Amino acid sequence: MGHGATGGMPMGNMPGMGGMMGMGGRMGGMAMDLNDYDWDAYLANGRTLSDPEVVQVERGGRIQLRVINAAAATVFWIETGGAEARLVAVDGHAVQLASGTRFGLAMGQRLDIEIDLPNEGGAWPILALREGARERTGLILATQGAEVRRLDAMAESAAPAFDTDLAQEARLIALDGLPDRPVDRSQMLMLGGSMQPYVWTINGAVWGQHQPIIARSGERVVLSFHNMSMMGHPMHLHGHVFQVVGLNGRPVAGALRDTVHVPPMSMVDVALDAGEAARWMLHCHHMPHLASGMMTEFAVTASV
Ligand SMILES: [Cu+2]
Repeated sequence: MGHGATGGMPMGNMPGMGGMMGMGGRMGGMAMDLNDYDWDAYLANGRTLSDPEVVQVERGGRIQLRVINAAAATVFWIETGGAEARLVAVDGHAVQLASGTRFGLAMGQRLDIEIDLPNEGGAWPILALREGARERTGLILATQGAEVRRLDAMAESAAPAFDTDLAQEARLIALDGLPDRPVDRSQMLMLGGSMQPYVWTINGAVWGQHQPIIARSGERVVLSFHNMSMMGHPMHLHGHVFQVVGLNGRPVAGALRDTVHVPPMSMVDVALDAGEAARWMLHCHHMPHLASGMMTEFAVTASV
């Protein structure tokens, strides 16, 4: 999944513009910004819905779909429509089965979705809906000889915002979480920024003026991402797997991940064991946010 190649158009000319243009949502009376960039096309395996990939399937078959959000600045909902589905893993790590027909993912995140097809011939579109907007993309699962109908790349109504209340994240429970042990180090990361000027920060600093987050190899570290801005930020740490352990201050035994979506005005805590001694990038996976400065480093030194 990703964007068309011709580049995006920044929408961030005015504070809160997304909300005023009807592309955002409301949250506690404040305007939330969902999509600050528009793109010419939204692609699934390089194709739009005008000529989508058609994957031949067996009637009654079980499909495992690995969805990667490779977009620069778009959060998607994956909708399996008439086919029963279960989320079995996120970011490559197994979770307790969560059934449903709609699962979301932010930039950099992955979902493994298991789908049980009805025991009959037919075509089942698997759609990716752009959050807060009508654009969509996807591919078609079809049995041999089934009629595949063309789908409009614009849905009739806009898809909702993704996980502003962390309801999806709260459903995810790691099958094998981190072993229980005392926390050696805790660090708060304040996520900030605005549309005007278009600058996104961690702890008030852009990349280059940042203070590295430090740890020693082997330490149990808790990072608390506290989003003080009106956009969501998928926060990604290189070289590590972390477990989601807190959602708005509520302890959870959440998913193992390497990218966690932190909605506007929310807090997500993750726990990890600091790995190899190195400088690991820690950044928002919204590429224009990253480019404007929303990156720091997790500097791990050798244990003594
Ligand atoms: Cu961001």
